[in-house]
Amino acid sequence: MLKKVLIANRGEIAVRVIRTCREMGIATVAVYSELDRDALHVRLADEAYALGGQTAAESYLNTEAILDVIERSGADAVHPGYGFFSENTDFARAITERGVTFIGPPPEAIEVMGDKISARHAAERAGVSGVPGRTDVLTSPDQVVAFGAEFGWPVAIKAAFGGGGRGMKVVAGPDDAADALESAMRESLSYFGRDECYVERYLAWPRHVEMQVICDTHGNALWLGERDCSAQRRHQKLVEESPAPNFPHEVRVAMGEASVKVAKACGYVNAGTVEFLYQDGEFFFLEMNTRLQVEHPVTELVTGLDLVEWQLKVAAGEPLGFTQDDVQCNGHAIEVRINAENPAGGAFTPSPGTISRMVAPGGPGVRLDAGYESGDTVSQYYDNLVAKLVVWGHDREAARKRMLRAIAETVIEGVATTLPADIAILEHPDFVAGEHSTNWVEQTLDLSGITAYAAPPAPAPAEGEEATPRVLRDVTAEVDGRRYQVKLWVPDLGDAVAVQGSGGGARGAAPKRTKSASAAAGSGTVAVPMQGTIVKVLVDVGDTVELGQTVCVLEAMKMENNVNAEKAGTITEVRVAPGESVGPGDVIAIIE
Ligand code: MV4
Repeated sequence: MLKKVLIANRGEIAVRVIRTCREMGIATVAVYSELDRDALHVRLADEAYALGGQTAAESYLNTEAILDVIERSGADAVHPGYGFFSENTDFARAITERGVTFIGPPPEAIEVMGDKISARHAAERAGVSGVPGRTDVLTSPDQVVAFGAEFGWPVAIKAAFGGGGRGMKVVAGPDDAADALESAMRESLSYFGRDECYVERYLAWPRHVEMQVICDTHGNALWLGERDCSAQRRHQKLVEESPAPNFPHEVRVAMGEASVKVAKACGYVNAGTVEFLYQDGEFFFLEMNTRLQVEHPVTELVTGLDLVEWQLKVAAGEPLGFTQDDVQCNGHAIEVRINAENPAGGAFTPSPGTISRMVAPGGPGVRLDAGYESGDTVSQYYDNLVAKLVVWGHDREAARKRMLRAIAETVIEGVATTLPADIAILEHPDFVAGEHSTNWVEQTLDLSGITAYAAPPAPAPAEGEEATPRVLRDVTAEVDGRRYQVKLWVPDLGDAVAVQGSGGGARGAAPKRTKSASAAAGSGTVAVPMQGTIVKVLVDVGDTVELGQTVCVLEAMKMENNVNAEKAGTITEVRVAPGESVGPGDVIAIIE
C-alpha cells in the first residue's frame, strides 16, 4: 500500500483526497502557493510545503517545484486531483520516471484521450461510435460543405485539441462553412496552440451523460453507473445527478459496456469517465476524461463506493475488490456546485473575497465537500469552486427536495455564490421533468430575475421619510417568551452593526456589505438599526468585546433584537441606558 501521497492540487479536491488517505493510514503532503499558506487543505495535511508564487502557473503548475517537494517529502505517490496537471502527459511521465506512483492512468492513455480525434479513433476501434462525422483534419470548407450535404445541416466544427466546448462552431448551412472553419481554426490555435479541426453532425438538444469507469492493473475494468451533467452554463457544470432521468436501463448497460471497451482500448488504469451525448435514445462517444471528476461524489452516494480509496488501491497494484455484478446503484444523488460567482441577472460574475461566515447544512443524506471554512479567502487566481453540496434520496424527487432543504440551510457570507441559480434550476418544471439538455440553461432557463441574495425588493420609504438605503436582515427575535425568525428591512449600516440573525442560506443570506459600511465598521461605531427602546445594556466603558458580541438589546416592533459589535476592541463610550428611546442609526457605543 502507498505510504505517503503528495496531493498536487488545492481546494476541495485536495481536502477530499486527504480525508480518504487519512482513513487508510496514508500520510499526506500538501503543497501550497503563497496565497494558500493557511488554506484548508494545508491545515488538514500531515505535511505542507510551499511552492512559491501566487498564480497557478507560478505554483500548482510549477513542475520543478512539485518534483522538489516529492524529493524533500519522500512521497511515494502523487494524486493530481482534477484540473492543473491531472491530464498532463509530461507531468505524469516526470513522476513515473522518478519511480514515484502517479495516481491515475498511464501517460500513454492520457495522450490518446487528450486529442479528440485520436480519442474518437480509439473509441471507434473499440466499436463505440462518436456523433456521425469525419475525423480527418479539415483543410478546406469544401470538406464541411460535402459533409453537410451528406449528413444534413447544421454541422459542428470542433477543435481536435479542444475541450469544454471552446472552439466549437455550429454551421447552419453551406454559405457559413468558410467563415466558421476559419474562425474555429483561429480560436483553436489561440486557445489550445493547435488549429486542427474536424466536423460532425450537430445534435440540437442533447443530454450530457457520462459513465464512471475504474480499471485495475490485473485486467479488470468496470463501469460504475452514469451521471447526467446536462445542467451546464457555458460548459461549466452547475448540477449533476445519478442516475440520469428518463434513461432506460438497457441504454445504461449498453453505455457502461461501451465505456469499458473504450477504457480497455487505450490501456486505461484507475478511475476515468467516458462522456457521451444522448439524444433520441441514442448515445454517441464524445471524449474520455482521464482523471477523477469534480462530480464523482454523485457516483459514490449511489454505489456506496469511495472512489479515492479505489484509486489509491489500484495505484498500489491491488485488484478491484468487487465485480460488475457487485456494483449496485441505489437511490438518487444530486450535486450542486457552489462557486464564488454572482449569478444575478444570469451574469455569474466572479466574486472573490473572504468568506466571513460559512455554515454547512446537515442531516440525513447530506454531504458538503468544501475547500474553505469561515474566514478563508477565495482568490481570483484559482478556480472559484468553494464547495460541492451533494445529497442522496431514495428517488429523484426525494433527492431534489432534500437538496433544496440543504441549500436553504447553507450559509456562505462574504462572497456571492451560485446557490440562487442552483435553486432556480432545481425548481424549474423542465428540470423536475428531466427534460433539460445541454442548451437548456442558456436557451430556456430565465435567470434574469435572480439576485445574489434572494431578498425581495425593499419597501418604498414612508411618506416624508428620506430614502435611507435599507437591507433585509434575517433576525432572531423573542416576543412574549416565544422565539421568532423574521426578516426586517433595516437601514443599511453595513458592518457597523449586526442585528443578530440566523445568517441566511441562498434565500436569505445577509446582503453584501457596502464599502462605506466597512469603513464604519473600522471606526467601531455600534449603531441601532431601527427605532426602538433599549431594554438591556450589556457592556460598560473599559469592557473588552469580541466580534459579534451583543452590546445591547433593543426592543422594536414588539421584538427583542440583539445589537452586536462588528469589531473586537474596548468599549470607550456607552451612550444609552435601559428605557431610553433611540432612532435608526443612533450610535449607542464606541469601540476602539
Ligand atoms: C457537441 C454538441 C452537439 N453536437 N457535438 C461541448 C463541449 C464538448 N465536450 C463537446 N460539446 C458538444 N458537442 C455535436 N456533434 C453539443 C456540445 C455541447 C455540450 C456537450 C456536453 C456538455 C455540455 C455542452 C454544452 C454545449 C454544447
